[in-house]
Amino acid sequence: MRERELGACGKTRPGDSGPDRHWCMCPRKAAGPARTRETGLVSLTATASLRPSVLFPPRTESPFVGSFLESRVLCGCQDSEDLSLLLLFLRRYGMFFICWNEFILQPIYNMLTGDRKERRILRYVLQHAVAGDPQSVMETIDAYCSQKEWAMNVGDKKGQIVDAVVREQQPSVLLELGAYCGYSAVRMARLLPPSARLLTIEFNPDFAAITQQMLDFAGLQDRVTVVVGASQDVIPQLKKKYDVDTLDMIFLDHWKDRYLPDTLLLEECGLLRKGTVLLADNVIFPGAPEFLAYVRGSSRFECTHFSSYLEYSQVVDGLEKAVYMGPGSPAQP
Ligand code: 2F6
Repeated sequence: MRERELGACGKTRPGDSGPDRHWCMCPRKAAGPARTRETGLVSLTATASLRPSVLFPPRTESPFVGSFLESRVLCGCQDSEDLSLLLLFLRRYGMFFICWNEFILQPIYNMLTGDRKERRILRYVLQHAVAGDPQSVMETIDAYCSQKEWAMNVGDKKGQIVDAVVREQQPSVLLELGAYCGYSAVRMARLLPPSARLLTIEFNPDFAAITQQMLDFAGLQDRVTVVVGASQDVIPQLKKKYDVDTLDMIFLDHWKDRYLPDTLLLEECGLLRKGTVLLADNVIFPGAPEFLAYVRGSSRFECTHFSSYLEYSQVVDGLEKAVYMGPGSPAQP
């Protein structure tokens, strides 16, 4: 039997009429109000504390786009139409931008330094940031990743939106799915009171070790627990092994195709309460279409979209805030 039929926590969801419930439900309902939410930048329940500059980030040139264009100009390709086409290409085809960095630049750096990018980021922080100063750690990671090597940290533009949501919610128990190098863990943990807890789950043991060192360096180790493992294995253990009752906020930043199953798993395991805030990164790029359609189509969630740009780039991306309204409101058939 499939995991979702049984329920990993041994429970069934209210209003659940079968394992593929969300497949038949979402497209119809998502076609309604969800569209306006997606196009409108922050509609309905946008946080008052978010400044317009955060919501409408200025279109500054990324160094990567800049250097690409520069090389074209040096080649004698100065036609402005040509340049705007190139810019359009780089914005639209974000995958090209990522692939260029991941498959061309980074392997070259890896060979030259005998190390991986994530270790280079940590080393740069240890050498250039101020110990015990989370702001300095974040700025140093941002400087490295905007000037030297692109990396999938949430970045400063989307990071300011994350800050606003954390400040608004003031969570006592916060869960992060996908720590990577610890950038967002540092970012969120710095805003928590010492009594609050951040649990961050990272699949890759090397990245988990880097995250731990990043948190130690920032002086935030007492507020954060780094758990190595797969989300679907750790989530069912949160109550008993990690002494969690319910979660106040969840930051989803791991594998995009896990956003929806893990949201359902969190609900099954009784980890969501009325008002729990899910904040999902990268819902536009690389994109989490099934998750978006589901939460926007479900009356158990109240959604707000925050449009922004992919970290250190001009590629459009966004965060989705989905507030859990409780199990009393079953999704539309
Ligand atoms: N769980 C299944 C993947 C991850 C992940 C990036 C946590 C987690 N699964 C992806 N970091 N961690």
